[in-house]
Amino acid sequence: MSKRVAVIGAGPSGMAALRAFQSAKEQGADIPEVVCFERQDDWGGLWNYTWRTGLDEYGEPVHCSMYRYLWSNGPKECLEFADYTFEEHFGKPIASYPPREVLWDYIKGRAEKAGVKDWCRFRTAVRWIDYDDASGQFSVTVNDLVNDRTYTEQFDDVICASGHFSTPNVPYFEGLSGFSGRVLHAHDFRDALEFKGKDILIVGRSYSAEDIGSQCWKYGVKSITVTYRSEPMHFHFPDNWEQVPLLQKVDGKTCHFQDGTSKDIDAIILCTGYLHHFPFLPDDLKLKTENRMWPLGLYKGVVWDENPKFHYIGMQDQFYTFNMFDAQAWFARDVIMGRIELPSKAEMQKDSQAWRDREEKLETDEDLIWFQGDNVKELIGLTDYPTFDIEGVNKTFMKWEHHKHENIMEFRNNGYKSLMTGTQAPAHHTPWKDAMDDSMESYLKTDS
Ligand code: FAD
Ligand code: NA7
Repeated sequence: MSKRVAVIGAGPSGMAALRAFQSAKEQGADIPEVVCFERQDDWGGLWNYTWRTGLDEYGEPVHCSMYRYLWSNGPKECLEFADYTFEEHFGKPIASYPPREVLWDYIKGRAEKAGVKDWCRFRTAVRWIDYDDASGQFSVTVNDLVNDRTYTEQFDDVICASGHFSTPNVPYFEGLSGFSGRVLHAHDFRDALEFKGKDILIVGRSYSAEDIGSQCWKYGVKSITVTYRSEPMHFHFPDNWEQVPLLQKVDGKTCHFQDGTSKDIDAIILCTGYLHHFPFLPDDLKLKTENRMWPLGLYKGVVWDENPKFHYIGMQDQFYTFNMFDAQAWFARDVIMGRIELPSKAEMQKDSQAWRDREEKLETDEDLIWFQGDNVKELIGLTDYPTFDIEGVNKTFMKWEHHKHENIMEFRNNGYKSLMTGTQAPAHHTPWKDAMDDSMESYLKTDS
């Protein structure tokens, strides 16, 4: 096939796209030439940890929002690839909430087995993309960071897999500029030990707030105060953890809240989410959305309906992750390879609007999970991605939710059954709160 496809980003979503094309090739298909541009020095996206914050050694924004001691915040059984199981990768069953390094190793394992690394141009940042109606091609302009060389190449299709948990959303609160302690966004949080013995304030009530607070608790923070905009988190937190209505103003080190209370604080961590940020895209290709389950403009959650040669992977808010990116990647691949015929733009938009209408009626996390599961199921039904028990994954998510509500500091001690192999995960050798070493070597040890 003489087509050329550009993939932007070699995180889990971009790697899913590479594997999708390689799996078609493995089965004898004539596939397009695929070129993946990745700004970092290796693949894995957010899972490729760096100690750096701010700008990197080339002056590029640091992509990483992960931190030391990060363990999976959901069961690995819910994100397992259908074509490459944890057991295949590690050669034995492992516990259900692996630390970052273990999951990074797993993602890399499948891509290395597929032999697609030479499709990637690392340390290459995508700077701009233009579509030319006359030629039906995209001009993709990139910067080779190592040699500081800018060049442009032509592509027939583009898959944007650049992630959306990297550019921080940073609100301002009165008096913040005069705060006497450290203020940082979750994106720049790296090590909970920095806050040992301190009184911290966390702004936000979602995953980052919950997990960064938990990390700080585990590594010896003095107290955690969470200030929320909409409602508190509904977990039973330890005694040194309180939740208060929204921060109103800061005066020196004293933080004043909406309910009239105040507290002296050493550090403020803004867990206020991220922006979908695509500085390399013109308006007519750019997805503009907040973090939600069904952004509009994407047919089946993937195809840019204004220009169906442009695709997005992984742009939704996420319960499902790696296997959802696979489902999306297989779908994009089949559209690009002409195996799936798209309906008219009006029909694509109608389909998308129906998903949005359903999304707007969802109330609980459980509703959101079943909704996302249905999208994954539909995509898998349209491609040759190995089918798996989506209902079983949804039910595992339900158990996860239940375990979190039972005890937020102990939910990671639970184990679940793989929906791919049927194997029950063993208990980890050390309870999460006592396991201070997050290295892969320590996690995979069979004896404590
Ligand atoms: P990313 O992982 O963000 O990868 C995008 C890639 O695109 C990056 O490598 C980046 O360098 C590259 N890129 C961006 N712009 C350019 C450009 N202009 N040019 C070239 N390359 C570019 N998910 C889970 O399943 N379990 C978890 O426990 C979990 N924990 C998380 C914890 C944190 C703190 C965060 C922020 C997210 C977490 N996630 C978790 C969700 C996470 O979004 C997914 O697991 C996954 O990393 C998303 O993959 P992605 O490829 O879409 O995006
Ligand atoms: P999320 O899940 O997008 O949540 C963002 C949070 O930030 C959410 O609780 C918001 O409050 C809160 N927020 C946003 N703006 C404000 C302002 N101005 N004031 C107060 N609070 C605000 O982002 P996360 O970083 O938690 O999670 C992202 C990913 O990282 C996730 O997939 C995990 O796997 C890890 P609201 O709830 O709307 O009241």
